[in-house]
Amino acid sequence: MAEYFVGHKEYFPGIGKIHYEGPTSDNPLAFKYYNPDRRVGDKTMREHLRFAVAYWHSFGADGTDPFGDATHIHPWTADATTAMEAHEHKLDAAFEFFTKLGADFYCFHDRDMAPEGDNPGQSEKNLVHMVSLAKERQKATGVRLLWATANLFSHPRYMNGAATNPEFGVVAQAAGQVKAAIDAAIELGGQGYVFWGGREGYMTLLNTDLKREKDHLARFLAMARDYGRTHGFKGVFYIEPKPMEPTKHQYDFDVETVAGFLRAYGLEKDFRVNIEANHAELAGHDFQHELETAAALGVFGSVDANRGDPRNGWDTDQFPINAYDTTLAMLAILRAGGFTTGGLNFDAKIRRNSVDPADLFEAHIGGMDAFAAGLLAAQRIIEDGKLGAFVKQRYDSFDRGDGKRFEEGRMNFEALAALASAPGAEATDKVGRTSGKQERLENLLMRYVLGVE
Ligand code: XLS
Ligand code: CA
Ligand code: CA
Repeated sequence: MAEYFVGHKEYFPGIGKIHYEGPTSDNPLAFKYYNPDRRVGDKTMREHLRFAVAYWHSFGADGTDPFGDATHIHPWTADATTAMEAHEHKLDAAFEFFTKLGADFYCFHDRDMAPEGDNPGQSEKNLVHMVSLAKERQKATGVRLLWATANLFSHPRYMNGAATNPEFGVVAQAAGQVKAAIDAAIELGGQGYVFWGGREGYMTLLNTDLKREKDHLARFLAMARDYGRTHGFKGVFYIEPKPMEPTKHQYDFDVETVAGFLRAYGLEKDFRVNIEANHAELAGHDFQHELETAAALGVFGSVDANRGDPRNGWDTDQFPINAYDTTLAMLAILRAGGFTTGGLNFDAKIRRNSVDPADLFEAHIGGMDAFAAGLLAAQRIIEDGKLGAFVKQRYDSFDRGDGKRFEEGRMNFEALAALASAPGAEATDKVGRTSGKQERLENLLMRYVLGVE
């Protein structure tokens, strides 16, 4: 991967290419576990993990919170005289960062990449210009686009929703933006296109026709899909579940809800889910639960890698560092067959008071190491086979005899009920008293995570 800043202004001076130095390294600007070319099973780490940097958090967000002004003073904004120039410089800073970090992918919203113009035509022109520059930089560096999306939640026109807005005029505005963003994804060879329905939900049912809004959402998604397919988009469309925030209730609540919605409207062939760890937590689920549910329902696609804070229930988008979580996530991902078009996108932001340029690097290094360590532990679990064998054995009564006939649908309900009192049936106070062995399995997991196995 070529370093981009050569021949351009350097926005992260003093920080060079990040290398793997191993677990004993004291260098905060080195990988301890992520060793891109190391083979793990049948692929290298970089092929398994497919890390992406989120353009919005890393190069757009400025530390503003509801209580205070910006704390992150971005040099790429400070040295520009127009909004377009600021976005051009931001692109240079971003590609410098991607290549120094060694991230193979990035993700963006239309409005991260280019500023909104005075009218839809101008906005689209701005985006087309920036996309042509991004294309050159992708070619020069080998960095690829994991997915693009449209920001249908920041502008005041979307305060009542985008595709689910009660005013048709807003739905049309949203379509204009999505069309241009799909065009951008096609132009940049994007492997995916994400719909996150930030304001596709409601604040109160008193003013909402829920059925009509869901129908509109499905209609909008089907039309966007058809547009993409007929214009050469070969990637995967993703829906990103989130239960709430900014709406009180978001229609794409969690993976199970999205899978049901896709089936109800016949969209399951083209759409999969982009699962965010922090959103799983807001929905009251473990990250692992959402990943395994997606795999079970055949909609697993991509991941927004971050973490929340279990004590405050906000979308804090912190960088992932919990090796237990990353181990269980990578186990679910490996069992689902690994990523194809998807990857691990760091939808995460450094804290308001993390104001050193190196903080952005250290945050990503930590997240990449956490997932690399999780990958290694998950591979140990799979290779050792104990956990898999335990689960298989737990269902062993369905692998033979009547259990097998039941599973294969070769038994009616009367026959099933009759087995309860058939000669040789276990006494009712004995049947079902097999230990689930949770504590033993948790102890085993600890050994894998700590690397003893
Ligand atoms: C916000 C979402 C958003 C999507 C992309 O909570 O995570 O950033 O990932 O629009
Ligand atoms: Ca996200
Ligand atoms: Ca989030």
